Amino acid sequence: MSAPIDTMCENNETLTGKKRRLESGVPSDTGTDETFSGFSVDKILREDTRHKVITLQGKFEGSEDKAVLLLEKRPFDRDSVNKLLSTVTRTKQTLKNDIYSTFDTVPDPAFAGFKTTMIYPATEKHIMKYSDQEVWVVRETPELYNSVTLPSIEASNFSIQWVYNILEKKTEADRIVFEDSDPENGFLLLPDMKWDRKDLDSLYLVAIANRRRMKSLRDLDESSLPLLRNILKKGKLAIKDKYGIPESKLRIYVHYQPSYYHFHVHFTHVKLDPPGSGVLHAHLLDDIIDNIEHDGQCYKKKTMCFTVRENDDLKKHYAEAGYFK
Ligand code: M7G
Repeated sequence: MSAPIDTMCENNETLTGKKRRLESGVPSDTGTDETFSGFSVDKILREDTRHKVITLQGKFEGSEDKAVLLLEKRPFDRDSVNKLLSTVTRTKQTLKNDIYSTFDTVPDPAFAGFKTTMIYPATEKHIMKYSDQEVWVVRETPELYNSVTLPSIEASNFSIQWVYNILEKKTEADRIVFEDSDPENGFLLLPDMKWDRKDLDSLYLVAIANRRRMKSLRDLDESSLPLLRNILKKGKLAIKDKYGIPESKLRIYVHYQPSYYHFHVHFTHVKLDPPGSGVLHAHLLDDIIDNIEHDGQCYKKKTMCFTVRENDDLKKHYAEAGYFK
């Protein structure tokens, strides 16, 4: 397989089979012809047939470090479906019944590309994050937040270096869609790693707050309102300006619990159904603002439900605290 590597990993490394360290961050679009031919699969971590994603754990030849690869089939490109059909190289009819037929079709390699996301070197935490696991619901009171969740977050060493690289413009600077540099209420808006930046119906951007001391929803209070309103208003405007997508087509939300404890907001196209957009994970930014306007201490007092997975540190901390009986 020969595919350009268009993703970066969290600690400024990209690969050629053997590890190669870059001096000043990884360029966003490397445009290289590097291949994954030295990669051997050790384990299938997860397979999602609905979203057509398979997640693999493996190693590159000559390296002891583990790697995680996410292979994801791309949606069809509306503008080139005619060309796609005219370049089909092989067709096998698999069913014919009256007016109904099905075929196995093999397109020209130019249309057979898929997106690969690589995390290399990957830590055990990454491997866990991308593995299939048993899921549990936690009903977190403010007391449980203080006694179990917060200590667990503080003890976690899951790196958010990629966030600092973005804020310091060491990586992905060329992808920034909007920037408000105010240190308190400003943010950077850019395409999420999950988006291929092609299909507008799958639009996925992330707004990263400049403020560094806000971990999650639990840290929000009346003093956060200017930042939240700013992200909501300017984020929507920037997306309208750049992609022509109106606010009525956007789902704008915050994860609780997030994977990365630096405050950020997800902007996705309403047609997209990304992982983490369900009720046990996503909180609409509009609702968050409204709740804080009614009660500035709302997120300090609220009980909130979320899911944890079997091997999450948070699950272990809750189990140790006797939560799962
Ligand atoms: P989250 O709510 O902390 O957790 O969101 P989740 O990963 O469980 O959704 C973090 C968001 O940042 C996700 O949507 C990721 O896809 C995205 N993301 C993660 N990394 C490591 C990167 C990155 O390096 N660049 C960009 N642009 N997005 C990233």
